[in-house]
This record gives sequence, structure tokens and C-alpha cells, in this order.
Amino acid sequence: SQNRLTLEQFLNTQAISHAEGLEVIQGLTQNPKTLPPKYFYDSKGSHLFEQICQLPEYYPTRTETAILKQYASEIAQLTGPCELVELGSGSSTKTRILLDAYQKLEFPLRYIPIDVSAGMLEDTAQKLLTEYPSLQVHALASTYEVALTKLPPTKMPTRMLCFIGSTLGNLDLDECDRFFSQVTDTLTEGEYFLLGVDLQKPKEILEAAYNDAQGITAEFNLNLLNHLNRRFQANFDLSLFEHWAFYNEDARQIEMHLRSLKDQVIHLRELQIEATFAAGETLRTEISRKFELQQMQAYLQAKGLKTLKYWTDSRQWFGLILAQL
Ligand code: AVJ
Repeated sequence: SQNRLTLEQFLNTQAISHAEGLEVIQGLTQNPKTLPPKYFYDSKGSHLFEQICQLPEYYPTRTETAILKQYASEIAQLTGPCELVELGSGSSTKTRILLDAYQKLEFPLRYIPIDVSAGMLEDTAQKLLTEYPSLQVHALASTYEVALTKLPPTKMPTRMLCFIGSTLGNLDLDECDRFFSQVTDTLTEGEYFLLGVDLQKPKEILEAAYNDAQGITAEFNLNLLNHLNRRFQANFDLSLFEHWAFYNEDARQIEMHLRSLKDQVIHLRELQIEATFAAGETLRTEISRKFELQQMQAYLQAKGLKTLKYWTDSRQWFGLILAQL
């Protein structure tokens, strides 16, 4: 299977480490403190996220999976043979549903998974190669911003860029605008974009999904501090912070924060900075925006991506949109 796998790493280059160092300094010294959610996904964080996807309260994965199972063959028929490029591929569990559909139509299979967790990326790629004997994988260990500038040349008639799992919800409006500019610069006319988005729904359902009874989401949130400790030689004590997640109804977004339980000063040796937390002060680790299908289509349209078809579940909890540049 060796010649069917290419793995490229764009994470620990000097330029990227430098940029991320600046990003963390900025995030921890500003008021309010925030960090991008990509820092959740060290290898432990990626595994905790896989556990989150199985939680009874966490409906998005289950709901999107059901939509994909129902409509994957329709998607494959609409696009015809194409390369699947996926941003934030993780364990590629939902992608297998798409691969199965393309395989069933006897289309050649080529997959370009992109993920910030290099360990998860490589393990997943190896598994996929044994599960799909004709599959070619070109994996990129990278953030999606960098990956979009480093995509390998297309080897098939067309491409579909998959951004499923409502990862888009992690981006604020400015980041979203910049992201779509990059997407439309990267794709060529006629290529496809598959988007999965979590939809607006009552607050109680949303808040339960981010405050699970088993405390896995809390562990996932707190693990970001472990990641920072290792990566930047910091001294966060996880027992001195608590998980806090709520639905901000005005902004239509879940917010996840880590709240300091006391006044404390954190040292980040690698960055040569100190971050001061007052008791009760929070570090926002993630926003997870909740969308409206019509609005999202109008937004995509304004970005030059026209919706070919969209699908949802019977409760309209999650949406899947197939668009074309
Ligand atoms: C992977 C960004 C879609 O926002 O629901 C799950 C991440 N955070 N539980 C989400 C997450 C807390 C997830 N996304």
C-alpha cells in the first residue's frame, strides 16, 4: 500500500511555529482572552473529540451521518468521478460514507485528508488504505489556511472540497469571509464544495450537547491547557480552571470558555510571557455558530458558490449543502 499514500507535514515548520507563538501571545494577553479551537486537537484532544461524537447529548455527528447515509449516492451522482479533499478529516468516519458511494458507482477513489493532528491523520490514512484497496491518499498535516495553499495537483476530472461536521461554525464572520475567499481562489470553476452546518434550535438542546453528563466535553476543553503546557512549556494547572459552555442567543453561537478559579499568573517559557488571570476571568476557546439553511445559501451565493442541492433531517437540526463554483 506504500505507493498509494503520500503524507506531507506543514505543521512544525519554523515560520508556522513562529506565527502560532505570536497568535498565542496575542490571545492570552488581550482582554477578553481567546484562542483558536485548533489548539484542542493534539492527539489526546482528537481522541476526546471522537468520544464526544458518540455522546447521547451530542446530536450533530449522528444527525449528519444519517443525512450522509441517505444522500451520499445522490451526491456522487451529481459530482461524477472526483477527488475528495477534506478539511478537518479527523477519523474520516463520515467520509467513509462518501467513499462507499463513489466506490459503488465504480469511480476511482482519491482522497486528500487535511488535519492538524498528524497522529490521527496517519493512523486514519493507514486504515483507509486497507479498507479501500484501490484508494489513493495524499494526506496533509496542516491547518486549513495553509493546506489550501498547498493542495496537490488534481489527478481526476474534478474535485469536491468537503467541510463537514459544522467546523465552519468555529469561524467568526471575518474569518468566514477570509476562508471563503481562499476557497474560491483555490477551486476552479465547476469544482464542488460540500458543507455541513449545524442549525439553530432550542437553547436547552444546544447547551446539553456542550455540557454532557459524563464530562467528556469538559475534559476536551481543559485538555487544551495540557496541549499549551507541552507545546509552549507553560505551567497551567488544570485543577485551577473549569469548563463553561453556553448558548449566546444574540450571536447565535455556543461559546466554550475556561474559567480561572482564582487569581493566578501563568508562565509560558517558550514564549517568554506571563498571562495573568483574575479569579472568574475566562479564556474563550471556541465559538460554534448555529446557522440557518436559507441564509447560508445566500451567503455562499454571494461568495460565488451556487447551491446545487441541500438536505436536512426530519427535525431540521443539521444541514448539508452541495455547492459549485
Ligand atoms: C468540531 C467544531 C463541529 O463545534 O460542535 C464539540 C467541536 N466542541 N464539542 C462543535 C466541539 C465541543 C465541534 N466542531
